[in-house]
Amino acid sequence: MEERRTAINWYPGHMAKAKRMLEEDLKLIDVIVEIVDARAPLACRNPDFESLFKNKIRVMLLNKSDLASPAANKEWAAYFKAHGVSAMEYVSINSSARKNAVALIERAGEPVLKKYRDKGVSKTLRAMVAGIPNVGKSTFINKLAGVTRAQVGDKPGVTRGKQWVKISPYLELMDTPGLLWAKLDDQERARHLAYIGSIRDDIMNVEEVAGSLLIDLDGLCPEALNARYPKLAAVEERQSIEAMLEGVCRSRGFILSGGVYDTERASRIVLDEFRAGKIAKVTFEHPEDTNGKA
Ligand SMILES: Nc1nc2c(ncn2[C@@H]2O[C@H](COP(=O)(O)OP(=O)(O)OP(=O)(O)O)[C@@H](O)[C@H]2O)c(=O)[nH]1
Ligand SMILES: [Mg+2]
Repeated sequence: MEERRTAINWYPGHMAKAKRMLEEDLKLIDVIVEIVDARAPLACRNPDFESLFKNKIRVMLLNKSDLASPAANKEWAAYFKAHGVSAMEYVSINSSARKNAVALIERAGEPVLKKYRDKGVSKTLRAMVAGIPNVGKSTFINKLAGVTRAQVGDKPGVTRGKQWVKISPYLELMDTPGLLWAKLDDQERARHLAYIGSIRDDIMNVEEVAGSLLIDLDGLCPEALNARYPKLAAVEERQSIEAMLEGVCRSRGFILSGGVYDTERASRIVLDEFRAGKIAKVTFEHPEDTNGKA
């Protein structure tokens, strides 16, 4: 399938600068809160974080778990815990679990706090909220703060600078810009990042991304896909991006004069509906894809 193999060119110019900025701030930081999208937890892991955050206490939130497969959420939380990473499934847009998130961060930071307590000093725990673009870092911070302090948006690259937000007298969080890395070798994971909106849509071929998404969803949740787009291609054509997009056009009446399919419009609709959780709760990656590495 040649048409699915075009490399996604995503090299983001401002991110090297943002990474240097985070590096400088690290000495102030007690705990790293890494936020990943629960639908693609492997693709979301920035390889630069290993060296950037080495020697730091880290916790992980499997965010947007409301959009992912409930069974896979459980698998992932158990997988990371088994590999020594404190991980929790999470939904940043809700406030209900905020106490659990605060407890996770405070528990992780306890060794640091204890060191200060032993010297008779009461210290505010400082955590850096880090992750790739659009995973919900700023939303997470706003919900914990109870007020909108950090800017959020349904596209990548909304946060451009760092920002401290006080959660309580004992806890401060730093919002950071989403960071990608220079070279993404794995095209399957790159597609997953495109599906979840962590790579800017204007640097991608939108039809290729939406068509690949339809093919992947057809493998994961064909019933939900058929229910949403009832005039999809015949089963034997479902490996073709063009046939899948044309099926969406038929389902929605996106047919231009002369019978031409408006596949670009179909692509944008599919991406919007998927990202809004209107098609199905799906997870693209599973612990068995990790080769045993956390
Ligand atoms: N369904 C759902 N949507 C979420 C959740 N968390 C965040 N969002 C949405 O995801 C989008 C991105 O949220 P942001 O908080 O701006 O993401 P960010 O990680 O700060 O993004 P950058 O600043 O661009 O790196 C927004 O439209 C949020 O409403 C969640 O748990 N569930
Ligand atoms: Mg942000």
